[in-house]
Amino acid sequence: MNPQVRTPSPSSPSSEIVSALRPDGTLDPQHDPGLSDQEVEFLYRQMVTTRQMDERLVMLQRQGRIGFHVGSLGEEAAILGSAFAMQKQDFLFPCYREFGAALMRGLPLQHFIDNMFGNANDTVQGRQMPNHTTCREVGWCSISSPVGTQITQAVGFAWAAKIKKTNASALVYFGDGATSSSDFHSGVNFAGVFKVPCVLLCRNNGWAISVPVERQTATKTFAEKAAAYGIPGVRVDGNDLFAVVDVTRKARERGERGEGPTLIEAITYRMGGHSTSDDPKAYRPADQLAPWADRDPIERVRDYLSRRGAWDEARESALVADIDARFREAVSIAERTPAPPLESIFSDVYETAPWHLVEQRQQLLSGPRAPSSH
Ligand SMILES: Cc1ncc(C[n+]2csc(CCOP(=O)(O)OP(=O)(O)O)c2C)c(N)n1
Ligand SMILES: [Mg+2]
Repeated sequence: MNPQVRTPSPSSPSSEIVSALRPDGTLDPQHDPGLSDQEVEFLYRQMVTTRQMDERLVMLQRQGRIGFHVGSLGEEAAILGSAFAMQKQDFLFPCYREFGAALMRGLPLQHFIDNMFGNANDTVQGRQMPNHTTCREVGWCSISSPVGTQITQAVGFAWAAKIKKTNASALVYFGDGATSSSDFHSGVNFAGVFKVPCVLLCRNNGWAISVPVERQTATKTFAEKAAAYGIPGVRVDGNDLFAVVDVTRKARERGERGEGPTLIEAITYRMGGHSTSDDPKAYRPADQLAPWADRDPIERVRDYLSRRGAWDEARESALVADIDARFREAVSIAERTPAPPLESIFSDVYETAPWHLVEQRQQLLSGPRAPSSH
């Protein structure tokens, strides 16, 4: 294992990695983003919501009620802290693990849950996998499953924003595995040459499905790849909410000043499987989890708020009960909503359907049909 690529253990901190939250609950003034207690509480609530939803969605998948889920267990600070640092007019280009950021930006819960069920109210009409929703109103680009493709899309958006002078930036999420894609090279190179306002956020969570980071790259870090493109690369403790907000804000501001993109390597750990279709016990050494559980991003923020007298058990229980009620309601509505109509497979492609599709549609609708199992 390459220890340089891994996050150092809490007992061997590296000065190369930006961190803000100290073990005694205070913040390093150099990287303190200056959040109010209300803002920290808001972010804490969003992180807990994300984790609760994650846990419940896995249960729904195990019960056979949804087909798939790809979660963010342990990566909540990296995902939500960076999204929080962006502005309303910005666009986010997710990988596939970042639904919590979409909810934080205002994606209605029902919209998300309808997508998880692929029902008639799903904006993508069940044509995409669960977790692959889209919402222009909250600046949430449609998720592209092919690894790395969102990088070139985000850079294109940022380039257009620069040309049009819209004052919008892009934030693109991708994993350590995506740094091996050709889109990473094309996108980051272009972003550097054209100095586009794009924050490139690499979630180094230790794994690309079953491929560990030391098999992903021969470089010591992911951030140092930035040097090849003439842009800054920053390593940040991805389990430190405050540090993530700080480095992302600075990266966004840099882009806004016309100085170009920044590559951020957020060092975190994928505490769950790759997705509900994966069993990490087959390849992950069991002793890897405990050191990361000690650095749980949510517990660190809860500890910070509690020390300041801004959080307690009663508020925690009320929050969890509220999430539970909202989730149950959304699932109940989604399950009562019918599947997209069969003929919808012919819509949204042609403004006027060509004759052969009209014929096929008629044949399909007049043929025998098995009862719906939805
Ligand atoms: C081009 C392409 N190749 C392979 C896959 C299958 N695949 C899906 S996710 C994934 C791993 C991605 O790992 P990483 O970029 O580290 O993101 P993470 O899942 O860890 O967040 C792979 C290989 C794919 N979706 N697209
Ligand atoms: Mg990864």
